[in-house]
Amino acid sequence: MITRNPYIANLKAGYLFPEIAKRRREFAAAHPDAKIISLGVGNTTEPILPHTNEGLTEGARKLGTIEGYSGYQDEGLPELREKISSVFYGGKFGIDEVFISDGAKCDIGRLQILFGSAAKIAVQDPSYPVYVDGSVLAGAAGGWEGNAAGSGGYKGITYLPCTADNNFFPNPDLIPRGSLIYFCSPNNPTGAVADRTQLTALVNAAIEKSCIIVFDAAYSEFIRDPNLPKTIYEIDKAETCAIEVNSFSKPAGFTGVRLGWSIVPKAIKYSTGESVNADWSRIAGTIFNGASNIAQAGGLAALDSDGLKEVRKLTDFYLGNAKLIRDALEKLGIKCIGGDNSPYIWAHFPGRDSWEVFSQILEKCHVVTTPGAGFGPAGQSFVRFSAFGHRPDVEEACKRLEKL
Ligand code: PL4
Repeated sequence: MITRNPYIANLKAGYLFPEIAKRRREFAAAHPDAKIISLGVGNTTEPILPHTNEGLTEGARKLGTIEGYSGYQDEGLPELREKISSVFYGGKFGIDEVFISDGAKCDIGRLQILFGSAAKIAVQDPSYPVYVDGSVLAGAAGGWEGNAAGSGGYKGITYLPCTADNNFFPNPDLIPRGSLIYFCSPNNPTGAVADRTQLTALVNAAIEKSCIIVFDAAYSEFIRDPNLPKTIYEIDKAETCAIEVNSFSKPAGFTGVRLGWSIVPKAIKYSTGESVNADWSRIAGTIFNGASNIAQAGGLAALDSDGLKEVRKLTDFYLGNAKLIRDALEKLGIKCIGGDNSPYIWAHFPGRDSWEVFSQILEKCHVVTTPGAGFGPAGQSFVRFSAFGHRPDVEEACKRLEKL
């Protein structure tokens, strides 16, 4: 019999979000009358807006015509790649530096294959669990060294604590030389957004220490403060050390449609001088067959002038939810960050175990959240509230939080 992949065996527990779903199911089974509201997983709830939806519909319709039919598109529709470069990066990148994907998470997984088991990993702590779990699966980390409650970490991973004491921005001095740094801004789960000075310090540290940054900008369209950078490439020389992953999931409601992109600049080189872009193209060409052409037609519609108005409207809606949640929590004296330029609110319950707070909120309020420890050791005693939900549900959840 074939032996089990030892890297899978290194994972300490199941993936966070199915675990939350399991606990919700168990609670629902034990309390069949409870009307549970989810502010847990960051999953969009509102319909795709008409202009973008028309792009998707038209994309599907064209496939039924001889002149409109298309098959494999590998690295993506050239017009979409060009549009992404012009809308988000002022045309700074050529289309051979813009890779269309089926979502940011999927590209993060492929990036983990690109950098492989030899990569030295540094992550913000707390962070989106895919960075750590995926690195363990790729063999770039060893086994769990800590307790089941979430204290400790995986062998070989450098956790960069992001706490109230450092304004949720890690100390660049802690980044090991030659590492692959996962950095997310606006951050999941803390909702913190790195400012220009902070990102400059990150980029300078990466260049000085020969690191590559994987910058996850999946929530960039939630930024409202004009002084906050929406992309790492607003920082001088970032194109020499940073790959950016991004997504249509949250801004256009495409969580189920599946569309994203990655920027892999040609200026990024390995220490041995080879091109990272060329290797990425090789990986993508080998294990990925491109995003759906219907999704790409929708993506093109989302990026024209009417589509961008819809992106603004949809993100404004979720930010409205975020404000309601943060206000409700702060009224109860709970310290929070996030929710102003991001769809996540990071609420602090000092001295408490985050899974215990999660259970308390579920039991008393019938509201699902996400326990901070699920995002890393520094998430202990925090709980994440997601702003993705129908407005009446969010309003009802806010009322119920008064029972805390
Ligand atoms: C649950 C920082 C959510 N099953 O949709 P994608 O693949 O373009 O983007 C996924 C993604 C990428 N980067 C960041 C993210 O926060 C997410 C989505 N995260 C959450 O609640 O944290 C959904 C999680 C989903 C998953 O595992 O991604």
